[in-house]
Amino acid sequence: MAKSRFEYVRTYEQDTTLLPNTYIVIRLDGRGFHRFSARYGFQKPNDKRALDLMNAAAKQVMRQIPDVAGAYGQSDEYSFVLGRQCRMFDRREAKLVSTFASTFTAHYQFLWAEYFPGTPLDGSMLPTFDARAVLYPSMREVRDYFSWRQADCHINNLYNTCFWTLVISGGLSERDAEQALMGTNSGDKNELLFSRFGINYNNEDVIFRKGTILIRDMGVCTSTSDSSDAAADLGERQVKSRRQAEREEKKRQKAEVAELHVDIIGDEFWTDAGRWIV
Ligand code: DGT
Ligand code: MG
Ligand code: MG
Ligand code: MG
Ligand code: MG
Repeated sequence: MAKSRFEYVRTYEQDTTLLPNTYIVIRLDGRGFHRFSARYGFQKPNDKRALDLMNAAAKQVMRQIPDVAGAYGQSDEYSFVLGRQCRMFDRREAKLVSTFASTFTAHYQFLWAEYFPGTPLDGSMLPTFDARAVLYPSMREVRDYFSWRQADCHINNLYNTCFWTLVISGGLSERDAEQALMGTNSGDKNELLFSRFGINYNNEDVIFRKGTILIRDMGVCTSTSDSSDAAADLGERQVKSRRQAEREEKKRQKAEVAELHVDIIGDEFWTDAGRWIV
């Protein structure tokens, strides 16, 4: 096709290409969900419907984007990890983050009525999500990234459980509840829940305490993809044959997406289901 004299404007486009051979984590976060959750009457401190909807939307993202190896979600956020060999959109950052944000948002809105029947979305306040991409050089940092998000889930959930128990069951004002929790550590918070309200925090729903891990249930490991940091450090790059890559993609697309609510800070997860995140 002949080029128009306007074509030159294209040279102003700047693409950030994500570094090769690094894990890509794309984290989405609900925009203004403090207000959004109040507008649609989310239960406090946790609304199971809202978490199930987040998980359902994230599963759809995993079904449609086979490059996603695994994901972790809590509150209004979801993190998706892409393998270091990922070639999607030639690793162009803007294409990746915008596609994840819009795919997730589309499914969240599409599935809304299923999880919040009788509470229709109002055009003046629709759910939207921002997205960012972060690169990690080895599984060590990827693990620590997931640990960081799960620790965040735990800290916030313990605080919020105390806060709303003080307000709802204890009759405190929100201000007084905040005052009561100021300077308390996690032991104090567990003690407060137990001694004043008979609540054993460890018996709270595990999805609230641990968040949600999504993983492809791939069965027996036959993958030859490189999960060894040592090999990467030596500068070895395994270039998969196209057929092999296609086979793996088919397998990934066929695999069921499993939902787990387990500890991902300790080693156990990573030697078991987590070994698929490579
Ligand atoms: P942002 O992300 O900077 O646009 O602002 P927010 O308001 O989304 O803030 P963020 O993401 O730091 O915190 C998430 C908010 O969403 C927080 O205010 C609590 C609320 N939220 C998330 N899940 C639930 C839930 O299950 N129940 C209730 N009541 N609120 C929730
Ligand atoms: Mg925020
Ligand atoms: Mg948010
Ligand atoms: Mg958030
Ligand atoms: Mg186009």
